[in-house]
Amino acid sequence: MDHVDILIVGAGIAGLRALYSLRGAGFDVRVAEASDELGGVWNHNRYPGARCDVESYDYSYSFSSELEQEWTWTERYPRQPEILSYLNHVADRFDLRKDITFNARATSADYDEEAARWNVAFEDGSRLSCRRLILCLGQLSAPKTPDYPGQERFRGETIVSAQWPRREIDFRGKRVGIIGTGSSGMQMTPVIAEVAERVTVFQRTANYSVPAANAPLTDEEIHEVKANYAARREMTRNSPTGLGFQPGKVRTLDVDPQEREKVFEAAYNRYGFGFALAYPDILLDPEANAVASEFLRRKIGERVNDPEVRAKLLPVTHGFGTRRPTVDSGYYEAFNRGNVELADIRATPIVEFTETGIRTAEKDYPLDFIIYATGFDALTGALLKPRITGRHGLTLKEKWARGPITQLGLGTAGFPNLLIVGGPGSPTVLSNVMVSTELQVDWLTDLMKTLRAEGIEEIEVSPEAEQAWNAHVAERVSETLYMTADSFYNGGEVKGKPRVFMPYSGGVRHYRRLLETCATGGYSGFELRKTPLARTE
Ligand code: NA7
Repeated sequence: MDHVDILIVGAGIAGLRALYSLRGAGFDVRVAEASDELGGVWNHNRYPGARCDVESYDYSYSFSSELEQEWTWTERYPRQPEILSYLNHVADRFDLRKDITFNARATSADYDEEAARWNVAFEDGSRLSCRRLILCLGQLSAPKTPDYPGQERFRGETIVSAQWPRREIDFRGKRVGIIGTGSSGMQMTPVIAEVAERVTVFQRTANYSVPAANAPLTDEEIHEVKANYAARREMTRNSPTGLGFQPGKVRTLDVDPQEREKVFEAAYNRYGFGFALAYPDILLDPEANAVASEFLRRKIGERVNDPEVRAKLLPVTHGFGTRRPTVDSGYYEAFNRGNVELADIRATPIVEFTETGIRTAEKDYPLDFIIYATGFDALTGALLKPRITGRHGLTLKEKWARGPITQLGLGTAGFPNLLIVGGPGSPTVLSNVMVSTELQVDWLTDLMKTLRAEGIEEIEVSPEAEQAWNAHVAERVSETLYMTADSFYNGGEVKGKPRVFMPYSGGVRHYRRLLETCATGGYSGFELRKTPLARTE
C-alpha cells in the first residue's frame, strides 16, 4: 500500500486550496478526486445559466497577490465556465495537478488505532495509507433526486442538474420539464427558455429571489478592486457572511416606512444576497422578517404579468432567508414569455411519470427532457457516502445518526487525525465559501505545522468540546428564524434525516476569532498526543 503524510479527499475549492497550503508548508500531500477533472461543484454543475451568486472578485482565492492581479473576471457574477477556468488556471499556475490523483473515488476509510493512520480504499480497488485525512467533500455536492412513481418509464432524457453531462445538449424545439425552484432551477429556466419550444417549471415551494443586477465588469471596477484587494479581503473576513458588505445598524422597525422602502429598494437593486443585511434583524425578528418578505413579494409580483402565475410565484410558506434565497437573472420575467409555464405541484402534485412526460393531479405534461434541479443532501451527504470507520469500529454514519456533532466543524471525537473543511458546525454554507474555506485551511495548515513541530502522532476532538460546540451552534441558531422552515440547512427536507441545524450561524467574523482562540489556547478542544491512545491504553 502507498503511504502519504496527508491525504486530501476532493479537488474542489477547498481541496485545491488545502493542497497549495500544505504542500507549501513542506508536507507530503496527495489529493484524491473522484472525477476526472478538478473543480468540485463547478465541475459537476454545468447546467445552462449556472452562475455564482457571490461577486466574482470576492469568490476568488486570496492567498496570492500575483494571482489576484493577473486574473481578470469578466462579470460581476461569474458563470460556471469562468469559475472552472479560474480553478484550472490556479491548478496550472501553482502546479497542483501533479499531486492530484483523478478518478479516485474514496469508498472507505478505516482508522488503524495502533498505527494512528487512516487506510483509505478507492473504487478501483487501490488503497492508500495516510497519517492525516482531510475531507474536502463540499457542502452541496451529494445530489438528491425525487422519487415519483413511474420515473423509469419516461422515454425522454432525464438529467440531474448537479451531474450535468459534458456533451452539448440541444434544447432547440424541445419540451423541457424542470423540477425544483432553488438556485439551480431558477438559473436554468430563462436560459433554456430562450431555445426550447416549451419549458414547464414544476414548483413545490415558491422561493424568494433578488435580481442579480449582473453586468460585465468595467475597467474602472476591475482597477478599483485590484488596487484595493488587501483591504477588501480584510473587510470580507471581518463581515458576518464573508461578502463585501456589512449589515445595516438600525433595526427594521425603528425606521419609518418611507425610509425603509428606500433602503430596501437600494439593497434590492444592487446587493443580491446583501438584501438580507439591509437591516441587522431580518433573520432574527419575525416582524422585521415579515416586512422584508412582504417587500420581496411585492417586487416579485411586479416582475410577472399574468395574475394567476404571479400568485403562484409569491413565496408564502416561509419567511425570507429562512431557506436559502436565490439571486436570479431573469427568472420571473421568463414567465412572461409565451413558452414558459408554471406547474404548481403543491396545489396539484405530480402523480406519476409516464412514457411521454409527467402527469399531475391536474393534467399531463408531454416532455422530451426532465431536469431534476432538486437539490442536495446538504452538509453531511458527501461526508457520509464513504464508509468512514473510526475508533472501536464506530462509523461516522453511526456516530452522526442523530445529527452531526463536531468541534468547530473541523473534526469529531472518535475519529482521530481526521479533519474536515466546510463541515457541519462551520459557517461555510451560510457564507462566501471562499472566505470560510480559506480561514479553515489556513488554520489547519498551522495546526499541521504544530503537530509536526511537536511530534504529535494523534490529534482528536475531545467529547466535551464537541458537546459544547454543538450546544453553541444550537444556541446561536435559536436566536434566529432559521428553524422556522424546513431547509437544507436543517435536514428537514430530506426524508429520514435528523432535523438539526447544521451550519454555524454566528458569522464568519466571530468564527474566525474562535479559530484564533482555539489555536492560541494550544488547540483547545483537541487532544494532542505524542503517543496514540491505543498504545498507551
Ligand atoms: P435547492 O436550493 O435545495 O433547491 C431544490 C429545489 O428542488 C427546491 O425548489 C425543492 O422544493 C425542489 N425539490 C426537491 N425535491 C423535490 C421533489 N421531490 N419534488 C419537487 N421538487 C423538489 O437546490 P439548488 O440546486 O437549486 O441550489 C442549491 C445551492 O446551490 C444553492 O443554494 C447555491 O448554494 C448553489 P422545496 O423548496 O423543497 O419544496
